[in-house]
Amino acid sequence: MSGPVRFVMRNREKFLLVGYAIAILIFASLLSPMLGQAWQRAELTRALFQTRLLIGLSLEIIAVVLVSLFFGLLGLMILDTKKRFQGVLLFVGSIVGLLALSSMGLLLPNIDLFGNIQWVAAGLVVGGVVGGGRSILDVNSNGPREFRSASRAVYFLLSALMVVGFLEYHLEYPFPLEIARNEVVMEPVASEFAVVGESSELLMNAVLVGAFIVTTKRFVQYDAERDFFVLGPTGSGKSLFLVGAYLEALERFTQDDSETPLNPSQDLINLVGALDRQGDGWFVEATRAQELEDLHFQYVHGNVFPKNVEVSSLDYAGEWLEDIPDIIMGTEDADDPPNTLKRVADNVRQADTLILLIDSNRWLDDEPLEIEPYFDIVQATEEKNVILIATKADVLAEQFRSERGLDAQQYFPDFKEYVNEQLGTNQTVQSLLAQAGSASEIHPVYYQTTVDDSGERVPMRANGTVTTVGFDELLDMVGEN
Ligand SMILES: Nc1nc2c(ncn2[C@@H]2O[C@H](COP(=O)(O)OP(=O)(O)OP(=O)(O)O)[C@@H](O)[C@H]2O)c(=O)[nH]1
Ligand SMILES: [Mg+2]
Repeated sequence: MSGPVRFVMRNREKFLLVGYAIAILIFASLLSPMLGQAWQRAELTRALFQTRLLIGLSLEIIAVVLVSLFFGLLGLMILDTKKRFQGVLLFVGSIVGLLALSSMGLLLPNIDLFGNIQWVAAGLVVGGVVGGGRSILDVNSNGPREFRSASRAVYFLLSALMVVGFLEYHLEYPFPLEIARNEVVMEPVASEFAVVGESSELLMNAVLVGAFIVTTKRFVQYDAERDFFVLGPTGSGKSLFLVGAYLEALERFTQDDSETPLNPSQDLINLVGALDRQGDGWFVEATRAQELEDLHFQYVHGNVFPKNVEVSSLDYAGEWLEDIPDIIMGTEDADDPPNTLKRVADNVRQADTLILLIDSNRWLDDEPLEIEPYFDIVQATEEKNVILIATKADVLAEQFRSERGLDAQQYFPDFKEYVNEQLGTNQTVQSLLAQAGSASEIHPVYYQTTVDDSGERVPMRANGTVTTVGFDELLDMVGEN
């Protein structure tokens, strides 16, 4: 990756924030005039508002309640740590929109907020109840402060406003009712169905409304669910890879004072417990052939626009790898493949991201990588993201240090480049890179290791905890995916 690209990637969220801010200002200043005129033309919507006359409510009160309801919901969004920036952006946009409408003599100039303070309060209370529910009273709860319904309601209100505004602005239609005080009058129909406005204006407004809805939809999204599947031959480090990803998420959790729990699965905790020892060794045994472990957890990715990312995968014994393609493609010879294998294949099909492991140790020892089944699997399951991972890269890190005199952890981007060069010399790996797409790179991860008295590579432990490298970048990659 070149310098500027890396700079953008590292500051991705800040760029995104500036981009969103500009977009919201554009939406507010271009769409508000449309809304204003739509209101002046509106027949159906106006009639809906006129029904108030039947119960004798003034338009001013309705406007006061709706405006305070909306700002009450926005306020909740701003209180929600995950939606703070989005809330502020929408708040600024709404103010710009209100000012634009005021300059057309609409809304604010006609309402007296202070004179109707009881209705302002009513709107805010309704907003609080709709958006916060019971959790708003629960100040001391230690769960994450998420006001999901507030964000959803803001999204719903704004989208509805824009769509209705767009239709009222551009459509002319016969409307026979006139609602007056205490009565509904039939009117002779004056107009026919027609589209109002130039086609260029129509197109531009349609694009703006569409883009606005997509943007606000992204604003109110909390979760990015990722269904992974980690593929690798026997002993390639599948189980430890998933444990490493979880340990990294756990470290972030403790560092960031995050409130969102990781919710690890029981199987994952069992694996973590196995690794968590004082003595030398891995203590994580080879996954047994009949065993399937459901490993999942979630973490929060991003500071400006945080999102919950749910990582889930199934851990299985590496022996199955070579049988997976046959099952997926339906070319299995055996009449009745084992259940475990069927479930593995099902999960590969369901996953949206395949994580393919390449064992650095095997490469260094010139042993067969046994990654040939990846080709069939990637081909049989089109339209999946593919992430290539070099596991056990500590052996390459050592080589990197002796060749370049650099520490792999400190110079991680250079190390990653080095790993790609080294592994790329293998023909099969090269073909795999080509298969996975032009932009694909191999991402190295490893546990810091030392060689013990009997010549075995064992994880380094400081007070019982292992140190991992590359998983931090991995979580970022996965979160942005
Ligand atoms: N040097 C080094 N060795 C590792 C690393 N990760 C895993 N290993 C070694 O690889 C072995 C297998 O790791 P596992 O995670 O159990 O591999 P697996 O793919 O789940 O294996 P199966 O369950 O048998 O398919 C471990 O016992 C370690 O000896 C690493 O980061 N560095
Ligand atoms: Mg395993």
